[in-house]
Amino acid sequence: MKLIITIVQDEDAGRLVGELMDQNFGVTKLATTGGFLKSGNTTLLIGLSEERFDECMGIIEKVCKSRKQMASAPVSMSSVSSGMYTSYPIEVTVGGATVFVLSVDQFVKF
Ligand code: 2BA
Repeated sequence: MKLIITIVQDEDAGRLVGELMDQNFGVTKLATTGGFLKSGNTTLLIGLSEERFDECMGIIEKVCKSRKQMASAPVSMSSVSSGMYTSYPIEVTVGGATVFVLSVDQFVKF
């Protein structure tokens, strides 16, 4: 058995959960926050048999789109350490999906 942990953009989360549920995958949806952008994203936990792994990864890849987003990068205002910082906008490409795959030792429901 495998556990897929996937971090996706909120914009894709509803459709992804819908498609996974339509195909009878078990899904848990968590509201999470990205450390870099400090904005909301969605983390899904999907426990599944190894035989269905490729099918699930295909759905994630199909649904989750990468998007460009603006972020603020901090920069020091002087070369001497003055403790003064400002920020300038940078463009980052977010997603489609960040996927971690774990092998599950045991799966029990009480
Ligand atoms: P965030 O941490 O908010 O990152 C959003 C996007 O900002 C990232 O997209 C990446 O393009 C950019 N980014 C992140 N750290 C950066 C840095 N130090 N300098 C410049 N740009 C940076 P993704 O790579 O697609 O990641 C989307 C979200 O997936 C992340 O949101 C985070 O919540 C999660 N994530 C990505 N890699 C991870 C990892 N190794 N471990 C845990 N979570 C991860």
